[in-house]
Parts: sequence; C-alpha cells; structure tokens
Amino acid sequence: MKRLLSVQDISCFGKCSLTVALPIVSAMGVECAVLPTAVLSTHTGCGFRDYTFHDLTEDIPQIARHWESLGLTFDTLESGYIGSAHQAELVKALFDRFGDGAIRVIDPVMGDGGNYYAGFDRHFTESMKELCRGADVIVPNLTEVAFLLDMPYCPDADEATLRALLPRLCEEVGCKAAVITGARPDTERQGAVGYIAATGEYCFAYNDHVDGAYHGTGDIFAAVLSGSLTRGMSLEASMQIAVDFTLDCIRRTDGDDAHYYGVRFEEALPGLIGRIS
Ligand code: PXL
Repeated sequence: MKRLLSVQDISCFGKCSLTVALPIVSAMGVECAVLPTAVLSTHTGCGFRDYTFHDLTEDIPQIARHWESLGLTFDTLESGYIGSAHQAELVKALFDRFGDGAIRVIDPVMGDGGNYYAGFDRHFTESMKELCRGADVIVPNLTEVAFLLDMPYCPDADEATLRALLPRLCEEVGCKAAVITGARPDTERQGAVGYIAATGEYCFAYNDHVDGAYHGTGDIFAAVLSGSLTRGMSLEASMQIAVDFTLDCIRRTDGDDAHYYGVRFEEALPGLIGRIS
C-alpha cells in the first residue's frame, strides 16, 4: 500500500483541510498519515468568527525527529493550509527531510475570490512561493495564481490566458508542474488546466459549471489529485478524477443552505471508490 503524508490544519468543524483529506485519501486505498499544522474550532471562512486557533508550529520538528527515528518514508508529501511564514519554512525543511523519491504536491492555500483568507498577506506569499520551489505539482486557484505572480486577479481568464500563465508559474515559482483550479474556458464548463515543464505538455480536465461558492472544494480537489498521483495515474487522469469528484460534491450540496460551510463529500465517496478500483 502506498503512503501519503498530508500536512495542513485540522478545522474541527467545517469540512476542509484534514477533515476531508484523511477520509478521501483513505477511501482511495492510500494510507494517510497526517501532520496537523494548527487546530481551529472552525475554518476561517463562511462568516465564522471568534474561532479558536491553536498553533502547532513548535511540534513539527519534534514530530519529524520521531518519524526519522522510526525510519518512516512517504510516497507522497502533500501540503495545504499553512498558518504562518515560519511554519512554511518548517514544512519546507520537513519535505526536504522526507522528500527522497516522494511526489510533492503543494496547494498554496492563501485565498479565494480575489482576496486573502484571514491572516495572510503579501509577506506570506513569499514564504509560500519558497515552499512551492521544487514541488512536483502546485495546485493554486486563480486567486492564488494572482498572488504568486503578483498580477491582478482574473476570474474569467480564458484558455489562451491560462496557457500563458502556466509556464510562467512553473518558471517563477520553480515547480515541475502546475495545475490551476477554477478554470472557466467558457460559461458552460469549469475545471482545471495543467502544464508539465519538462515536456511542455498541457493537460485539461473540465466538467459542467455550477454557480456559487463552495468552501473546501480546493482541499478536496488537492486530496483526490494527490491520491490519484500516488496510485500512479497520470497528471491529466488525476485532474479529471479530481474535477469530476469535486463537481459531484458540489451537485449534492447545491441548494442545501444548511451546508453553507462545506460540501456533502461523504455521499460522493462510494462513486470515487468505484472509479479508482
Ligand atoms: O479550505 C481552505 C482552508 C483551510 N483551512 C482553514 C481555512 C481555509 C479557508 O478558509 O480557513 C483553517
């Protein structure tokens, strides 16, 4: 069995980061180890206020030391929400320590809808860029692309624009491949566009567009992509599985106002298991 390490926060309520990565990666038949970067009572979006935030930065080197003493290795290293610039440096060191032969997937979680999430700024972007350097795949949304490339947010970037941005991302960030999520080639479709720097190959994965904002879907996309890559699927095949699963989660949540904080991904898991087995 392959083993993946997921490094991101645990938002106790709200269905994002580790509370989606762990069940999704496990459902895909990949062993999922976790390194929580912080414990929050809820995530920081969807109008949640007064949430608790317990930072676990100081635990990271101790956990790494213990794992090293056990001789643990990972097939894939995945990171998502990172709480601070200092924490990004420690995660980078951790990935360097356990990176031998591992696929590194970095979701540079910083914002959405053109805005930073609470607590992030331009200074943090520089640290996130540093963490992305050397990654096998980075998975930014269009907001994060704007921050990484220090350019205006283009929510309606067409395919030609996205094609131009992808090699720039690989070059400026120093990663081997980039996948931009939330791509809208036209009004009907939505999905992801990718680029592999070594070969100059472009990858496309689209499905139907559904209006609205759905919290946690970036984390879900990254978890499925990481799980599929770990299982040895190509980047394009992994992107398509991730796009289709994310859409399935959105469709099941569309119109359910009680689920304003996250998607009903649990009901979509059997379909994901069927698809990969
Ligand atoms: O889904 C991204 C994410 C992860 N973790 C925390 C967040 C967010 C987005 O708001 O607040 C704590």
